Amino acid sequence: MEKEKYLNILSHFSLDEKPLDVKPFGNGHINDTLLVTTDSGKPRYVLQKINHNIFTDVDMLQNNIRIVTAHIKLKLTEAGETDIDRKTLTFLPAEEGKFYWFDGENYWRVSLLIEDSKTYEEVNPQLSYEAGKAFGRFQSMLADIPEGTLGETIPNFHNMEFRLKQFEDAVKDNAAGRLSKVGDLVDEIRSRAKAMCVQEDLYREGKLKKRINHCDTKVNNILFDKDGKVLAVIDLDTVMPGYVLSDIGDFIRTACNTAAEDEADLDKIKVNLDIFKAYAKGYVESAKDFLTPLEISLLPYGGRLLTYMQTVRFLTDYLNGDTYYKIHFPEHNLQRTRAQFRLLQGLEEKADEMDEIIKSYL
Ligand code: GN1
Ligand code: MG
Repeated sequence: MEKEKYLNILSHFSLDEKPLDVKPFGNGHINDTLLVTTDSGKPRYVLQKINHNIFTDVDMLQNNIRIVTAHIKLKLTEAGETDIDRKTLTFLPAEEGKFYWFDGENYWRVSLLIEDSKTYEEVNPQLSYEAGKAFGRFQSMLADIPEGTLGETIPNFHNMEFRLKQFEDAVKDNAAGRLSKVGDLVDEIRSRAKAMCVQEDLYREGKLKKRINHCDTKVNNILFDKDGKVLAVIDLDTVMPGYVLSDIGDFIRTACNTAAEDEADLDKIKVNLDIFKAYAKGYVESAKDFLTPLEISLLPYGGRLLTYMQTVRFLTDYLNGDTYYKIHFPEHNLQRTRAQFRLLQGLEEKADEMDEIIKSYL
């Protein structure tokens, strides 16, 4: 029985309470997540099966997370904060001093459930401002981790040149025989390719440096308390060094969209500039101690970039025959691609307005 299987997995972790029940939890595209209720009568732990086809170096993954969470706890302590265990994730030890357990086939990890917290799939300007401050602060707290300390848990994760190379390979292979259905999208992607690799160019010219980013700054990766105050930034798998625009970009991509990431009715997809304005304000406030003026001027571009990147990634997966993202129906990745592309067009239309907003914060 499934439950027995999970309880057996949990027996390899050192837990203070006895696990009794396990239920599916959350809606990530990558890992399988379960909520564990204990003999206290309450849900206490989060059990995850790590998708090791995607995170191939689980040791590096959990090591990064341990460094990051310890560093954040230290910074919060130094800042005199209380209730620190609810303000970042805590992973629990398994056997052999590791923070994961391998059952011979799969890798598992357990973290403490942060109680009385909630996530939002949609935000209002106030929550968006709080989220901007939280992600900016998150990056700022990690800014002094020495270069080379954290590994790239997914190499080249947000490297646009690399994503375009994967895309062109997928077009060439046409593995699922779907290319003829998406000619229009292939052209749209190619026509923007050069303009979307600005960060890689600036890095080569020595004008941008790599920074530690969260790389999945979706609204639902922030836990809020019941009063709408940020508790913790979660989903730390992709915290790694990379190009700095990731963390404003993915928030714009997910939160400024008035519709779902995979909305079928494209006319519902609009850009909510109030959300951008609020996020950018919070983000610039807490990240300005490490951001350069060049980086700040690129922030609106970051929204277009990450939306473009997601369009490319969904389409690549569609062409490859849905090997990366979990899909819920056969053409899901195509629907996702079309929705992301429509959002990109919306962001392109608002580019000047977004630049003006950022200028007003400089
Ligand atoms: C994946 O599983 P989830 O929703 O946290 C993906 C992100 C994408 C996102 C698209 C490791 O994140 O990069 O932006 O789906 N994570 C990975 O919704 O590829
Ligand atoms: Mg994620």
